[in-house]
Amino acid sequence: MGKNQIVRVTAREILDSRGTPTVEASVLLSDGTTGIASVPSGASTGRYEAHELRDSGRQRYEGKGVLDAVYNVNKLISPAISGISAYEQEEIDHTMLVLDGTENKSKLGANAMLAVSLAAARAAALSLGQPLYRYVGGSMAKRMPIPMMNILNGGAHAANNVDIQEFMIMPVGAASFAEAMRMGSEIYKMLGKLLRVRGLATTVGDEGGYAPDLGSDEDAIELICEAIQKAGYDFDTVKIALDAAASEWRKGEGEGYVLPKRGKQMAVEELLAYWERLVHRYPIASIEDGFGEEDFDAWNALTRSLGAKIMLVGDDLFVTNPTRLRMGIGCGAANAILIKPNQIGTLSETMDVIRMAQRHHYRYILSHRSGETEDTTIADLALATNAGYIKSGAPCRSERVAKYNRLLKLECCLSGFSDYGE
Ligand code: 2PG
Ligand code: MG
Repeated sequence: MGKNQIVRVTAREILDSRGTPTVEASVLLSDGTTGIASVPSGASTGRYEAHELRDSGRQRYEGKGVLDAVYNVNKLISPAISGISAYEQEEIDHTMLVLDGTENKSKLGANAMLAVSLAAARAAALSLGQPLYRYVGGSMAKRMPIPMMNILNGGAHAANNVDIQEFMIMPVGAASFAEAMRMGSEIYKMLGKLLRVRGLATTVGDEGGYAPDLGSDEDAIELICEAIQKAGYDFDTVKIALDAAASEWRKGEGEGYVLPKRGKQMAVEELLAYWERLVHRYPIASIEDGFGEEDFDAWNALTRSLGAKIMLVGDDLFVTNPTRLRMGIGCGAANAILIKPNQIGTLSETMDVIRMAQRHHYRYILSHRSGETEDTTIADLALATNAGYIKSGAPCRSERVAKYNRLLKLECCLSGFSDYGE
């Protein structure tokens, strides 16, 4: 047996940041190296995401256990990929795809497949003594991403009255990733002070951002603008990004949108005018999922109106899926794509969709999920693909900060100020 062949794969059930089970896998190679990876889980999931396998028939964990997925790794995937070289990522992923044989990975589970796919890449990198970003991206991987930090949470990620899911800050004018993180942390803390002074809640939502009840969603933007300025920054240096997650708002074909928390109805034209007004009034540089995953016409109108000015990011719209991205490219929907490896289920397919985005001049953002683990793979992938952007929640809560801390370390390594440690 060659040095780099897969000997076996094992998986186990662990907990994510919401206390919900998820899958962790270990890939053992013939040289004794073990690569380990775990997968995240969304709350506002897109309809076209690959299937996350859960033990719905069982009582434990309210039917959210992942013992079936773990079984699939140990009993089905492990024998199928044993003997393949860990350096043959496409062969590993392709073998799992064939073994699964379904359109949306519902037999093995995308959670089972992604844990193995990423653990195999980690094992390969480790056995070569390379950091993961270098193994995936080669020597041209060197662009530090701009962090998109979600400092105020709403929608499905918080029990407050705010309908927009995420209010992020982007320190676009920072001279380095470390400076961007410092700005983000200072602004986050200033926002906390402003909320306290007003007697508003400073408890946090699923992604570490504050989650107060507010008079309106626009109040959240006003507060963040104030926090940016009071922290000593201007709007050329720090921009705002929103994730509406509007697929959660859509009522049905042709019926427009209903904002679930405030119960407000909005026709497509009204919602378009709302986004235009916000972009006109505030330093907004990016809007994600401003319309729902089925609404390609509305997306096209939004892109024609604002696409030259800001990023319009498809998350539920594209679900990291080349077929969905192709549809968007074909009809002029959005100009950027959110990249979440667990929406598609293998590393190879994730890289395919990134290459498609590059070819068509769509920007791409590596992203966490609202249910996370301490796994930092997306940080390495952001650097590996020179993505330019990463979204990993607030500069608060370890499962969020783990990705940012990984990039802080990689920035030091890239600039020669520290040695690579793992
Ligand atoms: C999103 C994500 C991550 P979730 O909508 O972009 O912020 O949320 O993981 O709940 O889909
Ligand atoms: Mg989103």
